[in-house]
Amino acid sequence: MLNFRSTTFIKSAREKNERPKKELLEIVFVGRSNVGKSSLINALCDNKSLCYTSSKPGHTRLLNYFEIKDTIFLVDAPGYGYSKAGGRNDELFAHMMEDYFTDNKYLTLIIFLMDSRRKVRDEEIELLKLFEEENLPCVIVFTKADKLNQSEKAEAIKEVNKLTLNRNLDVLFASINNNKSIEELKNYISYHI
Ligand SMILES: Nc1nc2c(ncn2[C@@H]2O[C@H](COP(=O)(O)OP(=O)(O)OP(=O)(O)O)[C@@H](O)[C@H]2O)c(=O)[nH]1
Ligand SMILES: [Mg+2]
Repeated sequence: MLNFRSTTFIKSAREKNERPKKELLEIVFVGRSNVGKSSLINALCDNKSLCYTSSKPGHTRLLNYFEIKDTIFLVDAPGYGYSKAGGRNDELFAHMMEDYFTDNKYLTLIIFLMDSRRKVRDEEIELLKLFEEENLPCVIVFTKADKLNQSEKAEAIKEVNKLTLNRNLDVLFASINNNKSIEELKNYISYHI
């Protein structure tokens, strides 16, 4: 199992060329703004002050690199879709992510976070398509699972299967308020890198 507790913040970057110099592979956490990327990293690392979280969307604006000591980088990506009208921030995000996912030789696993209580957005469909085209390893994690009942979970899986017809992606549920789900995700990540 990866030693998530040894994680420290290394740096923020606007593009992957500004990544830390150390030759470690990386796992990225992607998803719409407010889906819970930063909170999930904190939960995995058992450190509430590692990533800044906020109930206001749009908090994370850069690629933030965290290092599991001498093992791998965890990358907290900015979320998309927080400016209601789309606009400049979404363009910036699209540009940043396109650069990030293109020819990234360090990228070993994408943790794609979705909030199943929200309608699937075009950006999410686009990203899943891109991952498929580029054959990038990806797992879907539904966040805030504490807010879902069993039938809502089943519905979420059905929806996501529609989106990923050509590719069977693994699907997990996680809640920062449920230790078991956090342990499961830690195990999953440890065995899939
Ligand atoms: N109930 C519940 N709330 C959660 C969970 N995870 C995150 N949240 C809440 O969701 C809000 C957004 O969390 P963040 O982790 O800041 O979201 P983010 O995806 O990093 O957002 P951006 O940085 O804006 O892209 C916060 O108010 C969190 O407390 C969860 O598992 N359950
Ligand atoms: Mg964030």
